[in-house]
Amino acid sequence: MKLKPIAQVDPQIDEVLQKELNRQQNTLMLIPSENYASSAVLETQSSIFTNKYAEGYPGKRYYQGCTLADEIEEIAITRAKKLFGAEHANLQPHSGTGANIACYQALLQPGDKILSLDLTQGGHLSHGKEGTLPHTYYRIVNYGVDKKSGRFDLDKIRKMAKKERPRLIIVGASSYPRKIEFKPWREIADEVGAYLLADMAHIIGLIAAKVHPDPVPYADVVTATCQKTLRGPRGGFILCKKELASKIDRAVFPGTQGGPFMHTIAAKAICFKEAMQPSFKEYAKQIIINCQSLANTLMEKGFKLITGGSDNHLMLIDLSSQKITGKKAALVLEEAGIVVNKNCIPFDVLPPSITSGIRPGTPALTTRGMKEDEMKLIGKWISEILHNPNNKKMRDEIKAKVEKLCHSFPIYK
Ligand code: DSN
Repeated sequence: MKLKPIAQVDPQIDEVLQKELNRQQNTLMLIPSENYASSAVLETQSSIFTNKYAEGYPGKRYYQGCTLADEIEEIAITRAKKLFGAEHANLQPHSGTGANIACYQALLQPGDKILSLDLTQGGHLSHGKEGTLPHTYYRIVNYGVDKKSGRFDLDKIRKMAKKERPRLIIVGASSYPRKIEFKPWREIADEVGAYLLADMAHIIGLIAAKVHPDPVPYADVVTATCQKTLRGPRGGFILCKKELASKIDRAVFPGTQGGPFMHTIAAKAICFKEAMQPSFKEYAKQIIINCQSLANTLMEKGFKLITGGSDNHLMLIDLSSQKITGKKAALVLEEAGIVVNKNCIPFDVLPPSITSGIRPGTPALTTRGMKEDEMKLIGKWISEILHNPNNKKMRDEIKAKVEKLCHSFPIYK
């Protein structure tokens, strides 16, 4: 099959695509939810399956012409179950948020109570923030982290669960830098008769590589995304026990979605295969080593980290004692080619549009092949820029060094 170059068909779009490729190549991507998917994943996501409608599930489709779609989805399901040791996998959710909403649809009635982590203390919008669909249909109660340690206080969470009697407890975060052990969460859920949902979107790659505790034996449902530490295509998935399989499948389709993205499911199959390779385990280990190296460098340079460090792929830097907000920090770092996101810290006094923190992470830099030496260098640059936010000359000099470093670590060889 010969594809016409985009440059010939639509030069305007092609120009933006080329610029984005250059941006990704020439900047240091430290947003912990981003990564560089392999060329096989990219190619498959733009493949011929884009054209196919396949509402339903393998062997039970509503349209003709689905034999090969069935084959792809079955391969992907088999791989997901093997990779995570799960009894059932649904790979159709278009996103992590979609996966969570489908689980609510499967397990809850409107008005049921969800106990989840507060967004401003590390949770996620889809765990029931005001203005979202879950907040409209369910009663949301939030737990937080301990003010002093920045970590989950399980005794407090247990007490809260006993008082609130939620139907569903969500464990999982988008800015929690520490390991999570799932057994005590299962115990709390059992004590109050709640389902346990583990939202593993951020750390699923670490779980696949067995460098983080495994939620699959403990949670009723595990939701995740493929594009973060798992380094696959954009999209979500759900793992669950056999007993919940048909409820979950019906909640995804037709409960909350129409036709599956078969091109993305094919790419998910590829990323599961990639994650089974020994090299992926090495990669995941190095993500954590790099994160700790960057965290230590920044702490040596006087930065305060929530919880005092990191066990996973991200850290949360508390800028409240520095003379800079999260918003300004992210802006000046970007001017030097260092891309991070501003982030609320627990008990932040600034709004989410400003914040007192940033949330750097190492999955993407690790994919490029960077190691501890590069982390120390990048930590030094971050420190210099944040300690001198009005020094444009310094930023320009660091930007040139960033580009040189990026040149030595191409994103696609
Ligand atoms: N927006 C993602 C993140 O950056 O954590 C979560 O959906």
